[in-house]
Amino acid sequence: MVFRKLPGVSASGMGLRLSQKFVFLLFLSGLVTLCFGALFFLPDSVRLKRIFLSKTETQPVTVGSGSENDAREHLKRPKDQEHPRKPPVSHEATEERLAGGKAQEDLTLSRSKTESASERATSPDHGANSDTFSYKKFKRCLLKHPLGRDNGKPSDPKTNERREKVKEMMKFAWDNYKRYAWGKNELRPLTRNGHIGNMFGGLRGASVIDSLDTLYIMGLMEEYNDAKEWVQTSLDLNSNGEASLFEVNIRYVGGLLSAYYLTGEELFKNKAVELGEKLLPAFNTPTGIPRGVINLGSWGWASAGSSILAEFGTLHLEFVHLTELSSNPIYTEKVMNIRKLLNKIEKPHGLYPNFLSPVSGNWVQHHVSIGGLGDSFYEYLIKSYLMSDKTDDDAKKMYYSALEAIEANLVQKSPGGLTYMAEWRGGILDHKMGHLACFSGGMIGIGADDGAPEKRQHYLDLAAEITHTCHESYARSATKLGPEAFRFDGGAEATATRLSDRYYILRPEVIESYMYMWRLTHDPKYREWGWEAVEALEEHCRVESGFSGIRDVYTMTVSHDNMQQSFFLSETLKYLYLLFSDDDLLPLEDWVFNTEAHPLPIIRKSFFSGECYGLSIPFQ
Ligand code: DMJ
Repeated sequence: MVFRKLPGVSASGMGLRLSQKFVFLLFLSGLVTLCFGALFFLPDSVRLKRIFLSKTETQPVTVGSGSENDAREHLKRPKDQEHPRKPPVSHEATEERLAGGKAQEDLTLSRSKTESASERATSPDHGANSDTFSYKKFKRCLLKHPLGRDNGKPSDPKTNERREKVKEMMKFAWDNYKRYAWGKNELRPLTRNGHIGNMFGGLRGASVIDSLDTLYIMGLMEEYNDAKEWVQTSLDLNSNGEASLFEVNIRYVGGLLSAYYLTGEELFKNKAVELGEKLLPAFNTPTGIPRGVINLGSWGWASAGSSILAEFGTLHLEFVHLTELSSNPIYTEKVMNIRKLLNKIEKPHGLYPNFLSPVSGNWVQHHVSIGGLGDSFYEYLIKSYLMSDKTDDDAKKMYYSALEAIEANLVQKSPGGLTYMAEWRGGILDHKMGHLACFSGGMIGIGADDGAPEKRQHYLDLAAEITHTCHESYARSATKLGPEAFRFDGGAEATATRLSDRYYILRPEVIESYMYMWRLTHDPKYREWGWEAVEALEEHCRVESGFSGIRDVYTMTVSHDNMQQSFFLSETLKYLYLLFSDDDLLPLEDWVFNTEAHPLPIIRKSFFSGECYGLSIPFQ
């Protein structure tokens, strides 16, 4: 067909004049500008902005080597996603079975007050968008119920009695904190007042946040609800002081994350992410290695000098979960950047020294220790691997090669046959082991199974030997509590020789290793050792208004330090409670504990494919 050209009308299909076209185009471009601008006023504008704008416009800039690709690599779907491990089950069928079984229903509702609140807060299609974290989906991805069949109640009456005793200790510690130090960071049990300290940059309530999950798993629901209410009404994150990045992360971020995963209360998630954002400026250094101290108010770091391995190396678990919950990759990018640098840098004898310059990215001095300054860096390597559902191969490689170097250079046998971890100062051994280093029994234990096949038994034996040595440090004191550091020279064997090393501040590490070794071996001695610790705590650390550390474990006329540390509530009592519970209370198949004993869920491969089969499997 031939189109006839009419006067004044264009030959285009639209049949518009040039001036009309111009007006139309003007209108169209105005409309586009208007829509784009409207993005900024939508409720979820941050996410939309992230999609439409370049990354640098919405995220703090990381100075130093970029790690974006690494972070994506870590987060991307695993290869086997297209081939789920089990036959697909429809969403509806899974939901139905979950709701149908009586036993399952009991378990799901056993913490009904909080659970129903969370169900209300979580709309039915929350999580339909794959970019949004879905609590419901997360729950379906668990292999077992977090609280076990009967809240982990052991069938053996004696063990149950012991567990009840630990619960009573928690209630006593909590009640006194609430009565005398409510909202402060710690209780001073002798003077009956609160302690704020300077570790948390003006943040308050460390004992509240550290206690949330312990109260919850112990079924102390009234206390848990008081704690939750305090978070809702009084946890003010707009503080303006210098805080330890490490301490805020492990206690506050870790405590809030774990409270969220256990209860589904959006409040905890929102607070965790809000706080996480405030920590990001700490990474604005030339290398991306964060400094140890951050000013929460002025959005900048405060400390000069070196960064500490155990501090910048103990962020990974929490930061990966912050990315999970916020859908913001920046947290994972930050910690992957740290890992990238540590992987690249030359290591003396394969060891990681404790101090690193955040400016040059070089080691500052060659002091290596599995105790203070180094400890939880190693812990987070193996736990990063486990928490990634065993997909984070870099973490695995780094952990086992670090362990090999530790064994070759630091692990020693005393004349009396005790295995211990010495400290290393530029090639010279200091035959001292800190209480903090006693966590390593548990760490080596949980990593044993994924080591080279010919090494598995060896690792389990090493874990047992270290735990035995740490028990000896308790058994050889008058109070049956262990000193801050013990030595293996000058005739000493697992005892403190210096006055300044004789104190015990309610630390958890030895009990932590008992708990893991119990779970791994079911050797009853670990429960007996745990009970010895309970008796000693009751006899020497319990005072009229709480629990206190002691200044000298070698004397029966104890002098108290007047401090109930928040980690006593978060770690020491939680590990004791788990030690006397069945293994299905916070099962290790589903959870890893951060270094403050806050349980964080394993991020399943199936999470990415949207198909989870865990809780749909009925309990036997
Ligand atoms: C806790 O805050 C953590 O366990 C940390 O990793 C080391 N120190 C204390 C307990 O001793």
